[in-house]
Amino acid sequence: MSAAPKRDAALVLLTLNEVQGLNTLWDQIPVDQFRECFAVDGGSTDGTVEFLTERGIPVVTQPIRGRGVAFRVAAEASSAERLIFFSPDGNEDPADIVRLDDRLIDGARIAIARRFGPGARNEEDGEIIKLRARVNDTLSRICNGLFRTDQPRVYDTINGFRALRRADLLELQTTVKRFPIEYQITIRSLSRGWRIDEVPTTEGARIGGVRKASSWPVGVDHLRVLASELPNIRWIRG
Ligand SMILES: Nc1nc2c(ncn2[C@@H]2O[C@H](COP(=O)(O)OP(=O)(O)OP(=O)(O)O)[C@@H](O)[C@H]2O)c(=O)[nH]1
Ligand SMILES: [Mg+2]
Repeated sequence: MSAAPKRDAALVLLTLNEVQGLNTLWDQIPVDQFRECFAVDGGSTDGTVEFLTERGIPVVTQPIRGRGVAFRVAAEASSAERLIFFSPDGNEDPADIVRLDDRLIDGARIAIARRFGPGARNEEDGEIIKLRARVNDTLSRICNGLFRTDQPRVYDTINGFRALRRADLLELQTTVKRFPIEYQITIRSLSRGWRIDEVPTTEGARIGGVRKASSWPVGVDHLRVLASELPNIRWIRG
């Protein structure tokens, strides 16, 4: 029996000290289904690079730290048509990786794993105080209100678990260096009228290591991105 053809896509692992997550999730990550799989690493010192290298996964080390930089480094390093970004810290379900790629194959320009809306769960569901979820939801509502053209509502405009074509990522000419890269990508895609598909997901808990996205500075960074993208508002653009 011949093996199934590989997807003409690159699975990109985004890592900064995530060896514990990698250890737990490794067998569930569908590396073999993709023509390319590589990691973009922000400078890990916990054995992440060694873990990946031992398993034959090329690791591209970023010249400058930051998730935004990592997205652009991935686009430059790859030759695949489509890029699926996966962060192996426990928040993201590896089973969604092929679902996201399937949405691109179906014609979506961007595919996002959404933690909000029907059939989805985020880390704070079941908790009494849902501060993070509220902030995320508010950022998404503002984003839809200001930049959406005639697309359906996007529930999770900031989630990093997403896929898009490499050429589209390059075309968007993103500039954000740190976390709100995803927000900038969504804003610029919405304002271009691109089809954005969302796949409902269940957000897991971080497996080990520490959070790199401290809530307040990252929240402020999102507002900065929002402000800098205001010229893309539909009634200003005309
Ligand atoms: N390549 C790269 N990856 C990064 C960088 N900063 C963070 N990451 C990865 O991006 C993912 C998301 O960062 P997190 O710290 O988990 O942010 P978060 O999901 O808001 O926080 P938790 O809820 O604690 O998981 C993780 O897999 C990080 O390792 C970076 O500068 N470069
Ligand atoms: Mg995380």
